[in-house]
Amino acid sequence: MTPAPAARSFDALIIGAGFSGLYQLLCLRDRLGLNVQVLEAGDGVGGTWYWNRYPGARCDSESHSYNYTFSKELFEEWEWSERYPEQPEIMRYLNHVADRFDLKRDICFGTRVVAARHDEAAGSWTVTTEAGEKLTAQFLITAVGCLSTANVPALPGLGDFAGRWYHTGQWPHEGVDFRGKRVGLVGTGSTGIQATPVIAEAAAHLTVFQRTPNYSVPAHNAPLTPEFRQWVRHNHAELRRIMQSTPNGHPFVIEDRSVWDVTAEQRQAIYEAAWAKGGLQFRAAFRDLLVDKEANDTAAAFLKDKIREIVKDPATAELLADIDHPYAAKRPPIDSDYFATFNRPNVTLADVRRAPIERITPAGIRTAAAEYPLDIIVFATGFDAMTGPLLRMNIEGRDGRALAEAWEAGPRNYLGLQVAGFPNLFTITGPGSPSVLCNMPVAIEQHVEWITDCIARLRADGLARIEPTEAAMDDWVTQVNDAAHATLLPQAHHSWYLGANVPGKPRVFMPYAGGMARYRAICDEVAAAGYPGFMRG
Ligand code: N01
Repeated sequence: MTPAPAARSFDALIIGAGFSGLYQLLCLRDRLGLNVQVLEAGDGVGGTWYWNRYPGARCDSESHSYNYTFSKELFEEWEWSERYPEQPEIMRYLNHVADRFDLKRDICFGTRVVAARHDEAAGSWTVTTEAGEKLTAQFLITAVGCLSTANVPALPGLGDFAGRWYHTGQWPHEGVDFRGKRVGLVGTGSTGIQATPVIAEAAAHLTVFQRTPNYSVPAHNAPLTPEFRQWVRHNHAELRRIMQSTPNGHPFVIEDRSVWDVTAEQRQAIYEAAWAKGGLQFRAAFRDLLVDKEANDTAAAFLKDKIREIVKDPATAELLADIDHPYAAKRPPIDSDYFATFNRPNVTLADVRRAPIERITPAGIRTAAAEYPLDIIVFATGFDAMTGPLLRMNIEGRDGRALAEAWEAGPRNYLGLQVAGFPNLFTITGPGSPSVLCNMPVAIEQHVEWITDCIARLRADGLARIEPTEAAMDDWVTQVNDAAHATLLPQAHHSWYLGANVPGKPRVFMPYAGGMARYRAICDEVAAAGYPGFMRG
């Protein structure tokens, strides 16, 4: 654990040292000259990538877009090795950034925040760490990520399991040896779909427990050619421009054609080409895939046919293809041989939608249909997304009002950035912002830069605090809802976007689905107009 800093009072405290926290530190410290401290629970930088070390962990954004773009020099000097960056390479990148800008000296590692309370009279926040230290600051900025609170299902008997169990988001740093082991993997989201082929290679036997079948498009990962790397290096400005102008922050443009503009044969050829290219770009084949259910059905049918083509056992293929939601209404996974893995003799698919998991026994998993003896259980069961990381920190605003109470019926804020009654608290990639619907570094850079400008303007105007009005929050919640319901996204009723994966969590569509470019324009307009909807004092 890094020793606690000598000074206990700061201009700003930042919680988290992932992509967001590192850049926020750089901006506030080096651009505004503030006295800043970052508090980080892990023993190193990296955020989500520090914890998610499961087999096959790799980013689904293409590597040349999964980095900061604020510095041309930084962009040009870093070279990724593969089309999609693997977890260790992302860790090397973030450590490179932290060292290049000398950020680690202002980060307190091994320091988990357990409470944060606003003191109205002092106009400051007091943050309490797990070790009982107290630190104060005028500004409190959460950079805790959207997917950092592991969701381990409350299955009866887990405590009695005689083998070892792990959640993918809290993976042991020393790794897990699957050799000769009977492994059960629960969950078929992006994580489970990435981990399945890798675990299957190593384990004696793998049983995948599938509740909700999922689409997946091949990633077609490969080493980057020297020509492509050179092209990336020479196109910093253009790539940045594209990523900042597209709805999802990726370096590709959504085709401006409808599914209905082409014949069935042409459509099939377009889908085949998109499948051959692979990756998240499949969604960009037509502009109406996420707004027109019948248009979406054509993509869904294509992808289900691919599953039936790949998976040899017809019964297994049908279970995998029995998908009940529109394509990309849940975050669409991409994979490396996920479906083909079910052709291996050492892999079994267990349908826990029809025969749910009843309990964990000392020997394994018991479903309503069968008993599966296991040595290791891997929970790829996702996260208490977006609100989970914020609410577990026990944040209390004015008059001791808990954020958990303010958000009892679901998150309410303005622009995903600030909550009424919680002055000078900023939530990077908070609920109500595009965040998880966007290539994350693009969303993060926009938030961090907006917050930095906001604080700079406040100080330049001789003011000390900012918070939104209730009316602005009401209006924003309506806009977030309207944006979601203009798409097919809410039709995936079991999605974590809706909080549906966590029992008891309010069903509210959390991210802003109106697109990153539109969101950026709204935020810019608010700043340019002198922050209407916020109270500054
Ligand atoms: O989690 P998920 P994830 N019994 O919530 C199942 C990002 N990510 O870790 O749908 C049985 O998507 C659950 O079933 P159901 C990405 O944004 C990014 O995979 O609730 N099953 C589901 O199948 C992604 O969306 C990258 O019916 C249970 C699975 O567990 C997000 O992280 C890579 C269960 C959870 O799927 C989360 O993905 C990987 C139970 N009790 C992930 N409880 C990048 O590339 C849950 N499930 C950056």
